[in-house]
Amino acid sequence: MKQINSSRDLAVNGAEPAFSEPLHVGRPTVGDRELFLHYTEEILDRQWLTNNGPLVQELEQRIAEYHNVSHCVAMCSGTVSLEIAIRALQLQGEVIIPSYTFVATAHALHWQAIMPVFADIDPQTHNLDPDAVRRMITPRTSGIIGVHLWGRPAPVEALQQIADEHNLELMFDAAHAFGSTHDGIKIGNFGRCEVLSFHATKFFHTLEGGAVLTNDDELAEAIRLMRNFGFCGLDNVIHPGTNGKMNEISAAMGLANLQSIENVIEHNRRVYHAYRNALDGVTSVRLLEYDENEKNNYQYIVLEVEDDSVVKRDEMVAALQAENILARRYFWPGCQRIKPYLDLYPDAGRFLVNSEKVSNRVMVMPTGPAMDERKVDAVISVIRTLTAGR
Ligand code: T4K
Repeated sequence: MKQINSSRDLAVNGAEPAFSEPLHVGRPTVGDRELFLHYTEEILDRQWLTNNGPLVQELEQRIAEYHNVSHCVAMCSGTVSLEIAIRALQLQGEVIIPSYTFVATAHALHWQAIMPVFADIDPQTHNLDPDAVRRMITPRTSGIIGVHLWGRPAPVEALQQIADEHNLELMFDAAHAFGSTHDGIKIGNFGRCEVLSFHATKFFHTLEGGAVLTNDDELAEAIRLMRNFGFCGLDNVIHPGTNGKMNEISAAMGLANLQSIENVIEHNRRVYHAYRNALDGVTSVRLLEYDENEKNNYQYIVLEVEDDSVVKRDEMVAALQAENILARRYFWPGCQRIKPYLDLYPDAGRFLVNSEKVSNRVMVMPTGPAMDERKVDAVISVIRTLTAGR
């Protein structure tokens, strides 16, 4: 780690980068490695590799307990979990979602010939703006998918009220929100169901994976059927379905990660506070804050580069990357500006003013096991130097 004192020390000017090894946004955490290897030996000895194996069942039970929810149905990815939940809720026609989200939220609908209709976000929270949702309702609307972006809950009560008034289904993409609470209630307990992602880049992961959480017994049953081709017993297919199953090695990784989850969250919290402290007095960027009265996983450190900053967002990301600080422009340019949605809604930007502004400002910073207070200070000193020298 190099001391950065002036802009002449920065790699953009031809010097050595500040960090010899890259700092990533999504560096995976491996919880209890011994436990993972132990489970792996067990799996190989048992010769039961997938199809609702014992470790998948144990993981489902433990994740359901962790979220105080009746059912957790584990799957092979968050995206497939979204697709199956959408199908189980019989969504059709149009479904309202934010455009400021990872593209999987939109694709899970489009893949099933349902039109994702984009509603604008609140620029402070980055979550759906309920008034904007109301404006996008048409006779073809069948549901709303709220996204708990960055793990911070969407306005669940306001969205539920809109859904009730218009007889719409409500579900949540909770890919970022493992373990988060709203008013002390764990994610998983809002809407008809909520979908988690356990991708390797998430602070809790199963290599690849995801799950649907719900308190609705019938819905859980339908989702379980659809996850396994609609099989009910050996030769009895009673429903159309797909292959959404989680395998045993993924479940082993999940169980090993659950073992140390509180330590991981505590580490993330320390890194978040280190960023917050280091940014004291820095006016060119704004840190998106977590509500400390709730449970958070602190997985994403989200900065917004202010419009009046002398160094603009893209320039700042490029300069940081040259220092081996691999900050990312999540979720740029927003779903409305990528195919196929760009062709479907060429004018969507006019209605998505806040989404466009936010996606042009956000820069997500490195977190995860490789980060510590010293590195955070060094990262922010690069931002200070960049902006002070201009
Ligand atoms: N809904 C939302 C709101 C989501 O954010 C996501 C997924 C989903 C739904 C769908 O869930 P899944 O079907 O994915 O379970 C990542 C992930 O692929 C994706 O899961 C995630 N959201 C999205 C926000 O981020 P990228 O494009 O950032 O991945 P990549 O390969 O650029 O990796 C990010 C950083 O992590 C890099 O600096 C490299 C590092 N990395 C990555 C991997 C995979 C490692 O160091 N080791 C690794 O094994 O998409």
